[in-house]
Amino acid sequence: MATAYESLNYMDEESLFSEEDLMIRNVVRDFVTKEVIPTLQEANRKEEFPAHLIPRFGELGLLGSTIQGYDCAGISPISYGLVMQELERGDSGIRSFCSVQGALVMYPIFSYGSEAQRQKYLPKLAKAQLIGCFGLTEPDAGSNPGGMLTRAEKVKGGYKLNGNKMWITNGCVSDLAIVWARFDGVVRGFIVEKGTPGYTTSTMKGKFALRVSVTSELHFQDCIVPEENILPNAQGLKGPLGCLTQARYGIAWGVVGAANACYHTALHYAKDRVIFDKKPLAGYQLGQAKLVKMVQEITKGQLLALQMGKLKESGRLQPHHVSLVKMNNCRMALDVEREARDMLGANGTIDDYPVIRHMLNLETVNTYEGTEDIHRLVVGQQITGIPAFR
Ligand code: TGC
Ligand code: FAD
Repeated sequence: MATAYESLNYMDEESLFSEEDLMIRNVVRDFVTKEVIPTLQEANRKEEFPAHLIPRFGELGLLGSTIQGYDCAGISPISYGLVMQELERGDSGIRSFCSVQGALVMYPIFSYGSEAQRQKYLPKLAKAQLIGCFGLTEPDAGSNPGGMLTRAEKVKGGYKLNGNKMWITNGCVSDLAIVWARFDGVVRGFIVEKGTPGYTTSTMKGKFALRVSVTSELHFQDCIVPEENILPNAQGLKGPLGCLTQARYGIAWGVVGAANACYHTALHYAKDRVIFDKKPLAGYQLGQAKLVKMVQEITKGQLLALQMGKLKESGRLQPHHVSLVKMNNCRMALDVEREARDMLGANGTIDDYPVIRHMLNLETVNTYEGTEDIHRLVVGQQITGIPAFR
């Protein structure tokens, strides 16, 4: 029974969370068990986002939930991490929806926007009355967003955008896009509303991973964005990269939830599945070794995420810390999920069990928000002082 789910608590990690953290986590855990998980098999088969959940994200305060004011929940970074973990226990695409809206759309409006922009957009984004997306990646600029070709030029009353963005989560279903473009050689952010002349979107189909998440291209052809829609306080690449740090923080927590879901499935499967007419898989040394490795790695990932949360709460978190945990925890989750898939044998290849879906999702999660290589290079630069990107 899905309601019997309990996350791994091998080192009594739960004693390190506050009562409020656990209360918030339990509300989201219940939501994911009762309302999210039952929709996923069909949504994944159809390559569709379960749109009926969107108003529930707003009602439960899951969007932009660490922001204070503007009808946002104002929860702590550690509570937020646990929320991401529960959502990703359901599916990485569900966590993606909420983390894009919060970290990549609401965060830049909150941090770089004018007060008028905050008042106009944040309360509606928090309640899911508006959906947003984040356009940074381009066909020829993924890991190197500084190579973007999208341009803005000044025209009477605003800015004219030309260019294309690719691989954009929620692009086609969004009411507004945060779009990054070069203006006078400097990267700037623009709020582009759906329906603006010259702005079109197209859906990208055929993904074998993150199938419940909508992925799109954004096209700008002489698209005029009004003067009041430029983000006044973001100048340079550090604007979008600052948003990525927020989103990577959520991912580094979230993937622990996906790994937990796979461990949980593998443990129960191994206890039931009798091998060679003798005893359950869990009674063989090889079976136990695989389960123990999962416990070992998930526990380390959980503790790393928690320490990252503590650094954030005390204002000491740096982007290179987040890179280390995003890189470690995505790799950990991918390895755990592949091992779990193996333990389920043929059943590990069908969607009656969540494992193959999580495993394929993690291929994407390990790539987006900075590939594993990029995070390795960020940490490499931090410890040596020598950038090796170019
Ligand atoms: P570099 O010269 O290192 O930095 C330029 C300026 O930015 C500052 N900075 C950061 N600031 C905040 N947070 C960070 N993480 C930062 N990283 C760098 C830096 O201090 C500098 O500031 P200043 O004041 O000196 O101007 O820039 P670079 O061009 O060498 O690039 C560095 C690199 C490769 C690490 C960066 O480009 C990078 O992170 N690339 C990966 C791109 C990426 O992650 N894209 C993600 C797109 S969004 C997405 O995938 C959403 S998935 C959504 C979902 O969940 O569905
Ligand atoms: P590339 O940059 O072409 O990388 C290809 C390979 O080269 C990788 O193995 C990489 O690690 C390696 N590599 C790159 N640079 C170096 C280097 N310097 N040294 C050594 N190796 C290197 N983007 C957005 O802006 N908004 C979104 O909402 C969004 N959502 C996404 C949703 C999905 C489902 C996916 C798959 C992607 C999404 N992305 C989004 C894009 C994502 O961030 C990029 O795909 C990612 O940053 C990698 O870029 P790339 O695909 O162009 O790969």
